[in-house]
Amino acid sequence: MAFQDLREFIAAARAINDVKEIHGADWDLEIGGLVEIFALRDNFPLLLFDQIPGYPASYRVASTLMTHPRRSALAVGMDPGLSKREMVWQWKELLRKITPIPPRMVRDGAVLENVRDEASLDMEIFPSPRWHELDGGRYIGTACCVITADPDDGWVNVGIYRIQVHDKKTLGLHISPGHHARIIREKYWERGMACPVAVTFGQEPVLLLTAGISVPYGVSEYEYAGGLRHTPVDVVRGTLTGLPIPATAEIAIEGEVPPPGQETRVEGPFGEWPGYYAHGAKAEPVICVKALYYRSDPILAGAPPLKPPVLTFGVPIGAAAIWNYLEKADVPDIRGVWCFVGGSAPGGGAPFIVVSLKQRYHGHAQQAAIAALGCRAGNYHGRFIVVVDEDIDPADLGEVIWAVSTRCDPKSALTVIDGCWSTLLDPVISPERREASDLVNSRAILNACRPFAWKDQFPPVSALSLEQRKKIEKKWRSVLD
Ligand SMILES: Cc1cc2nc3c(=O)[nH]c(=O)nc-3n(C[C@H](O)[C@H](O)[C@H](O)COP(=O)(O)O)c2cc1C
Ligand SMILES: [Mn+2]
Repeated sequence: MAFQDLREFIAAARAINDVKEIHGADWDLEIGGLVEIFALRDNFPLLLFDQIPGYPASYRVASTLMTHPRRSALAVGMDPGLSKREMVWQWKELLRKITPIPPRMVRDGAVLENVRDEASLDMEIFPSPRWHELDGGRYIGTACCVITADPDDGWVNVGIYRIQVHDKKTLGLHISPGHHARIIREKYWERGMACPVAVTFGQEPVLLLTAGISVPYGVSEYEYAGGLRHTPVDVVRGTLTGLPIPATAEIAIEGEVPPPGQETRVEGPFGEWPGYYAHGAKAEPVICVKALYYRSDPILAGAPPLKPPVLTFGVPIGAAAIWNYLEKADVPDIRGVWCFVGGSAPGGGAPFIVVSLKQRYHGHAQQAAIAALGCRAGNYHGRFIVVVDEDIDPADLGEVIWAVSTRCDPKSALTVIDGCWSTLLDPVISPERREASDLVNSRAILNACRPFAWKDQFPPVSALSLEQRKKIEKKWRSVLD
């Protein structure tokens, strides 16, 4: 089932008629614009851009890789016919049952087909897009894997952090506070050293997924990816850094991130997942590239954050992590969890969470909300959490709005909690608070369940019952089909 590289994944998508090749789109806003237009359609395919003006034919860009639920299902061997709610349930089970498998070191790999040393390398040979109109530059790294190792114990971290092309040998690297590679690089800097780094820009999809989801500090995403794939990720050892690099990556670099006292460059602005440019442009650390490796006819993978409701991985994997945590916190009878804005990846920010449950006791709904807000996946960059009864599909916005509009009275249904974990990406942090690094916001719990104390006297729903629907569908098949 596991794909060996990005090409095998694209071939599998092609086999189900799920790839669209587009020739002639420009790197400057045309590729990004087309990606955004397609991603808002119902049934959009994987987009493979070729013949990009100014670049060698077959230097390609692939995007919307897993942005449709059908293709994130393909990546991990899930049934693509499942409902969105069922997919989140499956993700919950997948994440809960992972048995990590360490990567396998191999001597050679396709990524080494073309090797350029420091004297000959050039990061501008690839058609890196300028994705959104107000972006401050070209981003080669949006679906990239940034590989670093802890200097204390050698533990290897793989994370997705955006990467801008500054010039032929210099890249900009933006890592949010708390993310693992940021902690690791600071350990090198504290010792007066530059942080060794390897990055891939196009790799087998499960590794990308794992790099984007929050795996505990000290656990390697390589091992998680191996567990999800049921087979190890093959890696080659980087000759300069000693870091493990996916052997079948499309493009990879080795380099180092010098301490900010030595070098920074203005990075951004970049259109981010909340749908804004809240973070602006700032001086950020850089990667000084020392070696470049790439396959012949390389495919640059791109996953630009797009204004919601687009989800990078098709379904909110963050919702699956929240569901797992609710179970750990002993909140019974959860029937579904969904995130409407963000929530792509656990820990990546989830400003609108919906939990569906079967109410068993007084305060059950409130317990679920508080617990969901307590875990990392439900806490970082949050805003609203809505709890609904079991008959409401949390992934169906119309159903959720109906429940909110009819089952609760705002005064008693709303609880506000202050002083919670927000970020520079949060558009409602005022300029003054941003300046002062006062990055907290509040959370609203909205209990949209039928009032527990008299739920059995709550007026019955007037919609067609399941039994009646079945009867009518059977009798009137000829009219309905
Ligand atoms: C497509 C995509 C792009 C991302 N871009 C960034 C980014 O630019 N900076 C960042 O700090 N996190 C970014 N993230 C979130 C991190 O990759 C994610 O939180 C991951 O868990 C971090 O790994 P870590 O816990 O090992 O640091 C992105 C996630 C995805 C899915
Ligand atoms: Mn990590």
